[in-house]
Amino acid sequence: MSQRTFSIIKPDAVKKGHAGAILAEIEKAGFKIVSIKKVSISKAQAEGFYYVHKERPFFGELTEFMSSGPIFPMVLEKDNAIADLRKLMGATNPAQAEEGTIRKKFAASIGENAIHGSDAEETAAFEIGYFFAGYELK
Ligand code: IDP
Repeated sequence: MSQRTFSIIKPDAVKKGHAGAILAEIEKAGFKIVSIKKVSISKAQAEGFYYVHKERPFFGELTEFMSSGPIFPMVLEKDNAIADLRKLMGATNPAQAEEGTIRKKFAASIGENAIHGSDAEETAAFEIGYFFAGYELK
């Protein structure tokens, strides 16, 4: 059944000029891009987005990084979108990511790892609503 998920091309990938190549991988894998935009977020906005991680030791580093430059938040759609995007992204740490995954190809480290993808339906709903208004999701 068709499902929506939320993704972000992170500041490291945008800075290195990999946004187009990552979008091509996503489309090649069968995802429809429902909505996409280029934005820069503040540290406070990054903290709001990642509030589930607020107790983790890397929270400061993560929110600093996510507010360090432009990002491409987007809403993607396909059958089994949430799990399939996680598979296409690869492991959080690119050193452990499988060959052919986006993180294997484009990520440099566990922190600066090129792409975000929602991990569950509830998270996807929160994350889509954090970046997009209803009228942007036709
Ligand atoms: P995920 O993005 O693969 O779902 P999570 O464990 O949910 O991974 O962590 C969220 C994000 O936090 C990661 O994508 C990465 O950018 C950052 N992160 C995770 N672990 C570390 C770490 O040990 N050091 C620095 N940043 C980290």
